[in-house]
Amino acid sequence: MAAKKTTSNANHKTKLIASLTSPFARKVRIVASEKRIEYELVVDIPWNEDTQVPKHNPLGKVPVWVPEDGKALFDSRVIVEYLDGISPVSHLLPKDARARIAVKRWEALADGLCDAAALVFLERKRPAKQQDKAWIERQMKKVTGALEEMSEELGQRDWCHGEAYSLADICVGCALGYLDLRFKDEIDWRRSHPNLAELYDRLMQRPAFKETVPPAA
Ligand SMILES: N[C@@H](CCC(=O)N[C@@H](CS)C(=O)NCC(=O)O)C(=O)O
Repeated sequence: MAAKKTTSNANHKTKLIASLTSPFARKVRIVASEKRIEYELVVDIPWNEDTQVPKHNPLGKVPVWVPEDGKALFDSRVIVEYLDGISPVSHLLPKDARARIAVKRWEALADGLCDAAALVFLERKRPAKQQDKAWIERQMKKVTGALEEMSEELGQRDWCHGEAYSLADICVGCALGYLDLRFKDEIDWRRSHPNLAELYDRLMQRPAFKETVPPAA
């Protein structure tokens, strides 16, 4: 399927190239929504033969942010930092250097979970005989380890960093949502980590989260 243009912002000059199931793309969509930044969503699955993604990102990955008047931006970490800087609406990354790094550590943890989970998902798509069980196990350890770290760090607080909603919560929420999409019957993170379940429920009250739940594949 060729890239498909969607959303009410069709024909907006700034574009976000994304798939609807990518947790990294969901992160960018949520940040843009919280920051009230308009763009046109161009849905493109980077695994499809006719994907246009490599024309914008030599790494062939989504999300890619294509500003009206500048170079295409990737990856999601660069894009969200850029978006947070260009609009004064609801700051999602602290200005203070130490606090900023603490939030970015959360981002690295949540993104790392998604990287490992996606590798397992892809490995399992290969013919059964070609699948590497040890590789899958190695990646699954990263997923469970990241969940444990997130849960421990969050403790009984409402938000991942400090007293307020930030990019840290967005990244964790996207990682948890991705586990729901790809590992629903296998990883019961709500039961093993009830504080993450409470956080996710809190996040899902926000329109930006509700509107970007990945469609069941
Ligand atoms: N670190 C990147 C990860 C992006 C990523 O892995 N995207 C996946 C979709 S979830 C992709 O486009 N994969 C295609 C490929 O690896 O060729 C980011 O944060 O944007």
